[in-house]
Order: sequence, then C-alpha cells, then structure tokens
Amino acid sequence: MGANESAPAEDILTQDAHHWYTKFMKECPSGQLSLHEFKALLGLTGLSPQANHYVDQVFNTFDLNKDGFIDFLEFIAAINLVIRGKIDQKLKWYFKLYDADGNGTIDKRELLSIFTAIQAINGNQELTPEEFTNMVFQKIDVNNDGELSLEEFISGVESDENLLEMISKSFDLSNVLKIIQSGRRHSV
Ligand SMILES: [Ca+2]
Ligand SMILES: [Ca+2]
Ligand SMILES: [Ca+2]
Repeated sequence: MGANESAPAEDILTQDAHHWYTKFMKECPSGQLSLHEFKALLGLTGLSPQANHYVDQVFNTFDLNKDGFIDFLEFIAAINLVIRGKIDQKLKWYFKLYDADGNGTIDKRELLSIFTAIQAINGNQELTPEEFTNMVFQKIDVNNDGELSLEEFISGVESDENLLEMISKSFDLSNVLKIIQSGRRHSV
C-alpha cells in the first residue's frame, strides 16, 4: 500500500478503462460482442469477401480465449495493445493477424490477401497490394525462402522506419475508436 512510484500512464489507463467500459456496455449490454455485432458496431457490413475475411481474422485475433465472443477484457487488451503496446508486442500481434493459416510463417499469399483486404476497407494507398507485398518480401525476407518468420518480420520491420509506419498505418484502429467513442448505436 501507498507505493509512491508515480505511474501516470497507468492512471490514464485506469480512467480510460472506465470510459471504454461504459462505451462497450452501451454498445454491447450483454458484455459479449459477437462477430455480427462487431461488424455492425464498426459499420463493416456489405464488404467484399476479402475484406470480410480480414474482419473475421481481426475478430478472431481479439477473441483471445476463442469462445466466439469478444468480452470487455479482450476488447481492452486489444485496444491497449494496439494503442499503447511496445513495438515488439504490436508486431507479434500483427504477425499473428497476418499469418492467416497459423503455421508460424507469413507467405506472400497471406500478406497479399491481407493488404488487398485492408485496401478495400481503407481505400486509396500509394502502392498496390502486389507492390507492397513484393517490397516487404524484398526488404525483410532475409533468407529469401518466400516466407517471413516471426524473427524476420520483427527485426525487419523494426529496423525499417518506413515499413513500420506503413504496417502501423495499415492497422490504424483510430477510426474504430472514434466510432466507439462517439457512442454510435447500431440497431439491435
Ligand atoms: Ca472471447
Ligand atoms: Ca502462414
Ligand atoms: Ca524467410
């Protein structure tokens, strides 16, 4: 008790957690967000199959205990990680997201499909998904086997500021957060 170390970041986090909880419960009174509600909440309906697949994958990555719902703790963990996590943690998380078949490496097809989907959601980007994918592999597939290991991915992206920025931008959740923060309701 009375530990005197100041941890402003954590104080802010506690306040935020309460704020997020209120928003979350308002949107999702059951406290368990289904995939359908998740999509409705974010206005992600009527997507192309590829974009839809990406959203499914984001949902599954958030659903840490794999029970098919995002509960408040999982929701906070995801937000927390995406907003405030250390670069390492974030990259691990992105890696998991991009490794669609979960075999522990990212191949070109996986990266291409995720960037095609992201582009479908985010709209215009400077590079086509193909150009982007090829660039990423050129830069960070160190042993040139056409697959990105977790090591290659993390050390490669970490050591390349442009790439890091592009990867971070491609998974910018600020729109999502804005929607939730504004307390938008979806029809139940
Ligand atoms: Ca869950
Ligand atoms: Ca894979
Ligand atoms: Ca490799």
